[in-house]
Amino acid sequence: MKVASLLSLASWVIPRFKDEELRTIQISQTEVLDVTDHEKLLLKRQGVRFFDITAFPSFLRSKEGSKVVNYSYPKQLTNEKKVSEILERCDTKAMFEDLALFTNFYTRYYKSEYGYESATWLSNRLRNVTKSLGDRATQFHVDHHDWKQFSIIVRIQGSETPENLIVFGSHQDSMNLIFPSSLPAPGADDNGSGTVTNIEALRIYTYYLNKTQDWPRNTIEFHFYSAEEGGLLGSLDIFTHYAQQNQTVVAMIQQDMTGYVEDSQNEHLGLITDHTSPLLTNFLKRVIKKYLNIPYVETKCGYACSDHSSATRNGYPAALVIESDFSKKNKYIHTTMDTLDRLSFDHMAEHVKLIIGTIAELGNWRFERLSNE
Ligand SMILES: *[C@@H]1O[C@H](CO)[C@@H](O)[C@H](O)[C@H]1NC(C)=O
Ligand SMILES: *[C@@H]1O[C@H](CO)[C@@H](O)[C@H](O)[C@H]1NC(C)=O
Ligand SMILES: *[C@@H]1O[C@H](CO)[C@@H](O)[C@H](O)[C@H]1NC(C)=O
Ligand SMILES: *[C@@H]1O[C@H](CO)[C@@H](O)[C@H](O)[C@H]1NC(C)=O
Ligand SMILES: CC(=O)N[C@H]1CO[C@H](CO)[C@@H](O)[C@@H]1O
Ligand SMILES: [Zn+2]
Repeated sequence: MKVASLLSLASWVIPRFKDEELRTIQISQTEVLDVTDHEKLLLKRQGVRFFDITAFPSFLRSKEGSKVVNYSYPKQLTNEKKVSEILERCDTKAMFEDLALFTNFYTRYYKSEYGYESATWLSNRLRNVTKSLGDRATQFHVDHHDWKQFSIIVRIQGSETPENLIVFGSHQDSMNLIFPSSLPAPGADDNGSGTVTNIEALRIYTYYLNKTQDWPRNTIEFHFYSAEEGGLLGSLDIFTHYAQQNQTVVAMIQQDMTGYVEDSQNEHLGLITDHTSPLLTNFLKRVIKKYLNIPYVETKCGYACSDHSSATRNGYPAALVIESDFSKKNKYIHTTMDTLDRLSFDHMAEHVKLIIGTIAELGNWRFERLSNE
């Protein structure tokens, strides 16, 4: 089997030491492996995606995860006015500046000191962005036990049904897969672009809220996960905790790689159809058709491919829209060449429209839980 032979190669290159700490990773709905950190890296270089479930031994008893709960989403989209009012402020220059600062960190590898510094910068940036909302926007740091880079949650509390959480996620870390601890990883597209897309959506939504005081009935959260590259560690911590606390996540939408366009004659978004919620994904199709200037193609990215998987793993409906068909995505990710000049900020602005369209349609939506069909 492919993974097994990769692993025997790994232990041939760097043998396991006695007493070396092993991590438990899950690479499919049925397969769990115990590997060293070096083997983890080797699998990642080969494109194997996984959850690192070392901190969650209970996952071993239910490898498939919880069954995803379904909710109804709007069939008719009716908020054009609101969407265009919010989007008026969308500014590709602001996104460029944010990304220039964010990719300035040598790396955002979650185990490095730089990864902590980049999280601190991001936290300050988010405080500035939401300042005009005062304490109607709250920020939480989620400290993870095993590594320094914290995750960040920004919450805008719903006015009527605050228990319903609509989550927009992205991961803040980056990683150079050759030597993560020593080589630079600007991580502009992977996945700085997703972070900056969420910052910009939050910035213009804040402006709108401050101006209109049109508070959503449901709670809106923006999440900036640490340690995605380590096996979805940050998001897994957060969603597993949410599930333990019986929190209700009615929709989770992940932004991850939003800025690369291979062929400008055929610009499109990639709507991920595997390991995502079909109902939420169908709703996003309607949002794209109504509010965006480019079409989508349906595409797949495999098991545990980004942080939305941590939501689905815990029974929450989640979706992922990436920059393009999965086969046409940025070839420079995980290298020193994942840089700003290779990205399109107009393309990122299309992702911002997706977020704002979703907020406008779901912010005041009365969610109904659907029973088993
Ligand atoms: C936040 O705002 C303060 C005051 O305007 C500014 O000095 C600081 O550089 C800003 N920080 C970030 C990270 O945007
Ligand atoms: C927020 O709204 C208040 C009152 O309308 C206004 O004075 C203030 O400038 C706004 N703040 C920002 C940052 O837009
Ligand atoms: C969550 O719900 C379960 C089942 O209803 C209950 O046993 C548990 O105590 C709840 N946990 C919290 C933190 O409210
Ligand atoms: C939610 O819907 C999907 C298909 O749309 C279905 O496979 C799944 O069983 C439903 N989940 C529940 C909890 O009913
Ligand atoms: C969906 C996607 O391509 N996301 C990228 C962001 O980070 C993950 C973690 O390494 C990459 O695997 C993905 O390629
Ligand atoms: Zn990556």
